[in-house]
Amino acid sequence: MINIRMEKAINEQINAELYSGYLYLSMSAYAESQNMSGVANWLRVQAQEEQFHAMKMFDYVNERGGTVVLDAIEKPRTEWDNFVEMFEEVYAHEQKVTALINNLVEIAMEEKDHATFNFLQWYVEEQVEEEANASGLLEQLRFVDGKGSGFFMIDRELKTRVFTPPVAE
Ligand code: OFO
Repeated sequence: MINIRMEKAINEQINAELYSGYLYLSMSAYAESQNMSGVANWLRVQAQEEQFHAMKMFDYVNERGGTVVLDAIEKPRTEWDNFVEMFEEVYAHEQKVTALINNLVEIAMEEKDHATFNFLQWYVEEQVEEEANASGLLEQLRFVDGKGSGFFMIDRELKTRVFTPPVAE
């Protein structure tokens, strides 16, 4: 059974993952309003990934005999100056989430909760990918200065992203 401290920390992370999804969905809505349907699609898929991250923790807490307690999700920002600035925020946000995951790992170690420590390794790896995706896209957008035909080509490319739920582990 999961202990109270670990349960509370994972519940907070469930909220953080849902907020990530909400933030990216808000960015997606903004991109749609600017007729950047590829960027909007990429962010919408990202929001689905965040929902998956939250639900994987949701299931884990239940599996360990804990209780999931959902809290209010903070209102996300709704407007950005430009897409470079938006993706700077995506990258900074993912770095923040990595720090949150690392903190959860430290709690699991302190609590000698080996099962949760193992469970969290999936997120540790996932964050490597999340940061790489965000910084890669940010670099591309900076390269074309977030505008012009280069940006339209990136937008077209981002239209092809589809959500593929990771295989159950
Ligand atoms: Fe859940 O990884 Fe992004 O935030």
